[in-house]
Amino acid sequence: EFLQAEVVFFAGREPKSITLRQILDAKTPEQAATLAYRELPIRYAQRILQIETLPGWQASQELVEVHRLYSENFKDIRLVELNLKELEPFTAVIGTIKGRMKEVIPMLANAMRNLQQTEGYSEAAIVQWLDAFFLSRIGTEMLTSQYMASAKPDVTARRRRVGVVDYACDPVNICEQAARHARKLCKQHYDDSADVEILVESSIASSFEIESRIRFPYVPNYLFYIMVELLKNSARATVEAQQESPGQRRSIVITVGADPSEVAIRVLDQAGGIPFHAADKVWSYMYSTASKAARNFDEQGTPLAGYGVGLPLSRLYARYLGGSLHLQSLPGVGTCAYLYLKRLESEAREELPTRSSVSSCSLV
Ligand code: W6P
Repeated sequence: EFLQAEVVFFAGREPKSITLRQILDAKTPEQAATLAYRELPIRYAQRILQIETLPGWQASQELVEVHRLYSENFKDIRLVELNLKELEPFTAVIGTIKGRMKEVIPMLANAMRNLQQTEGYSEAAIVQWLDAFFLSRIGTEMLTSQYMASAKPDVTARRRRVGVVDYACDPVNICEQAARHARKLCKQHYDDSADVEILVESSIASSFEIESRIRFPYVPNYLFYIMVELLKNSARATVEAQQESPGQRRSIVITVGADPSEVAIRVLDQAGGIPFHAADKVWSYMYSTASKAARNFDEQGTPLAGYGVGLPLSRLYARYLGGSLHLQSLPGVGTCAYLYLKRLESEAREELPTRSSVSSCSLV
């Protein structure tokens, strides 16, 4: 069929990894549309074929549905004419696509949990498959969001914003907001006695900081999401440790550091560390340490307790623009999370799924 041939053709092309500088430079609707029109068909086509690499995918209702949604996206973007003088039809298509993609992440995480049980796929292969899929999903979401922001500028938005990017993002401020949010979630989930102290400190006195605050171009939503996710885990473990040994102070300490090329954030807790046997499960989409009934969902749809998709997704947000996220556990003492982000927009380049992580993935 025509569509399948087009999909195979586009999937065979290389997506271009874009830098934060290019995202910031594509300010006009014409530039953002050109970027999205070039990249989206390639990326959607590769995801369609990525689903087809999974033996047994047609037996999964959710995989069939996600395959259908991506095929619709592909068809819509290929059928719309890119007329830079008349962008309404393009805007309508991007709007439709954005609406369609809302449920993709939970659908896929569920589908893969089921496939692991029925088809016996290995855990590592599933993590690799979902990491590749979701990394691409973050990139296409960035492209569509930036286009919408340029086509329909939000008059109320602050001037330092270009779409979802804030070119003077203040990481210390975001950490403080995330800390307040995490404490609120913690009190809601347990009760008022579950009070965790979260301190935020930073190295702003360095000589190369012209202003008194660290600022860098970044997507504040990503940073907030990552920080809330890390803090939810640290806070939960801290509350449980405090219940076991009342009277002992176990503050969570966030430290923000920066040099001209990187921003680094450390989240230190004193909750006893991650047991060795659970170390890999932290990054798995398959596990939740809490029972289903005990999971309490916050507004972002992520459970306070249990791992679910929050931590692996946080690591992808960090990696997406060239950063990283690592955890180190000191058994019996506590856990340190290290988040590194690129500070220069020319170095903050999209990480895209590699072909080997998608196609040669032996699943069993
Ligand atoms: C813990 C378990 C965990 C997971 C992720 C981040 C921090 C922490 N702390 O005890």
